[in-house]
Amino acid sequence: MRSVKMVMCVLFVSLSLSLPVWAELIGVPDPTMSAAWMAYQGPEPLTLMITPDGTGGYFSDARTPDGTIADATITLLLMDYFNTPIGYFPREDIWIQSGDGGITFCGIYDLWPDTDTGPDGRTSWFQRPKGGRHSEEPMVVYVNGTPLAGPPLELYFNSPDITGNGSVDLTDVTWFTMDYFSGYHFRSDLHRDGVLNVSDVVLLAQWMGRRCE
Ligand SMILES: [Ca+2]
Repeated sequence: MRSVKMVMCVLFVSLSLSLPVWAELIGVPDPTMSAAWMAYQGPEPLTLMITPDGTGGYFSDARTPDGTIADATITLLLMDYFNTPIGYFPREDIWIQSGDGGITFCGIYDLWPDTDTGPDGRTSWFQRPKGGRHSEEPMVVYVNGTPLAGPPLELYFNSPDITGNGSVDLTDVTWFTMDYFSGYHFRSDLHRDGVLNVSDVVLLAQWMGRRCE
């Protein structure tokens, strides 16, 4: 009987000590419970063309390597340690980043999702980002500076602002011309289909002079 009382006592003390620790985890994003995914669930990596003035593709206008349009809209489901959705979480504490750091966004807000999380803990990237350069590495979603534990998103980016100086200008034409006459480079495959041809020239010309605001 005495030993039962002792066990109860130890249990009570440890529970009282650990409750505040557990309580602190409520509503705190958990990188393992949370998940991000693209609408497109196929095996190919997608490419999205962005421009410095934000008139490139919506995330739904991405392309597979052979040029087929595919929906790269990213959804994030933000969960806490107890597997409960975290609603109204500020979007400025969530961002996407490419593995090679290859993209230059015009402003930090272009990495953020479109909105704070809704009451169901979800938010998404659909609107057109403003930026330049290119990335051929998967994207990772960060929350409070911590990457999500799940698989990264097979989404690449390129831009008519090939040099990433914030505007589409003659320096980009120089790089594009070099790629065009040397065979192929992903960064200049603006109309993503695996070849450099007149469709890519048309897109470069279309965005000539556009710049970050
Ligand atoms: Ca092309």
